[in-house]
Amino acid sequence: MFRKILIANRGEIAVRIIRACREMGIATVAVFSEADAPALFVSMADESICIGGPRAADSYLNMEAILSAAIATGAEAIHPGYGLLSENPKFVALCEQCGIAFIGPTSELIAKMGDKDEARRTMKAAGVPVIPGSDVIEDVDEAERCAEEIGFPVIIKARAGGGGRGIRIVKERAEFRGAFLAASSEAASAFGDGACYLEKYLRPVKHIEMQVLCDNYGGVVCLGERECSVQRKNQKLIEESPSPAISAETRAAMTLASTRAAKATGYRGVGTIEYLYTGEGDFYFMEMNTRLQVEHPVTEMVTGVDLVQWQIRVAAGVKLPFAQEDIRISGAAIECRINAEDPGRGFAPCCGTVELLHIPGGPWVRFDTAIYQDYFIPPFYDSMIGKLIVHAQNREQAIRKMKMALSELVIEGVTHNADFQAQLLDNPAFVDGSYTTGLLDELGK
Ligand code: MV4
Repeated sequence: MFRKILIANRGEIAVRIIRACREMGIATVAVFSEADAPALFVSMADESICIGGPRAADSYLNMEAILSAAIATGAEAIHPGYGLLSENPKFVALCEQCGIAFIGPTSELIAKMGDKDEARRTMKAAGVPVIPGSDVIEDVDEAERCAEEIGFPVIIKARAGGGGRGIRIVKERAEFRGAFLAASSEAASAFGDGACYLEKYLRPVKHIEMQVLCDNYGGVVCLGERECSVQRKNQKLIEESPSPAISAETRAAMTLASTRAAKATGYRGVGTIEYLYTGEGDFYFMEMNTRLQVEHPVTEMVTGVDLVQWQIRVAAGVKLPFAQEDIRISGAAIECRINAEDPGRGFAPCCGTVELLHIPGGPWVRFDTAIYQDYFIPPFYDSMIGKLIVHAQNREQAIRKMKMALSELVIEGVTHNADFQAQLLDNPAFVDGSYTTGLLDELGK
């Protein structure tokens, strides 16, 4: 087992990883930017090294500085958290070259799933349902013919895109050529790769993702699904497990498909397979995320599995001591992301000082955060300041518990979205589980 791990991230996920390491008796190294000197994760780590200026590009994305810190402190492994370098194959390769374990999949796997066209083809070969569409098409005339065959509306996706970047929806043929050429050139400038493919545009859809955990010996377990359809501009707001919309049969089919996907890719570590769900048991592969997700606590609450600790154990070569038949999804969990933003001003990000903080508690109420009383929330990073997660026997009680916890949360001095979240929980489409990814659009938010 590793003796010392460097956390190449910041904020709440750095705190989360440090806690997991502490429980395992593993020493921790935090790397931080000048703006994060006062941050909680810096004081919680056993050692900490300032690696650069406030901008992520000068610090948290500075691969050489991070690896130098790992070498200088004798860290045997690096945990990337999510975002930042967590799905950067070059960084993983650099770790491997320096003899430092990367807590995650291999650089080949990350690259393979990062190529959305190759990911689609891999899943199709593994028998996972994929959205009707095409492989990469370079020629606009051929693309137009293919779009006709698929049938409008179609969606154009960049091979190197993902998470909402590099996509264009085309409702009718007249718009297609311009949209295809624009999508290709945008992808070329944004990702250095202009290759695009087409899919039938499915609507309305739910975003349902399956959590998998795999060891180095072929062990694969699926830890259930998370419904993440409440999103604003491709940023998730509320996540829950189990999904209120799928039957036990559909859950079994998605579990089988996800297990097949993990085995077909030779996956290692934690991974999330994202699906679009169109109802009546129909689900289609969308993307595979090769990192720990922001919303992982939802799965931890319904399965009792500590995903961060198992990431570390698997990276250290431990064999999973449990199999699929040992996994039980019990009760219901909901996560509300708490963002320093103003719903009354177009969700504009707000920084500021936490003048008064009261964190809700009680049975099965969890608040993953890195803020503390008198902390100044810097303007340089993501606006998420915490995740409120609850667990209860069933969904109705989980909704009630979440509303109680949201009303108990106090963060004075910083404008945040807790009240907006409580309103969403009261929305009839959320309450009856019929909500889709269009919910916020329908609310004009
Ligand atoms: C789609 C789709 C409908 N049909 N693909 C958005 C981000 C990226 N993950 C892909 N996305 C979508 N792809 C087809 N063929 C609808 C979306 C989509 C979406 C998907 C999941 C969660 C939120 C979303 C918000 C808008 C669009």
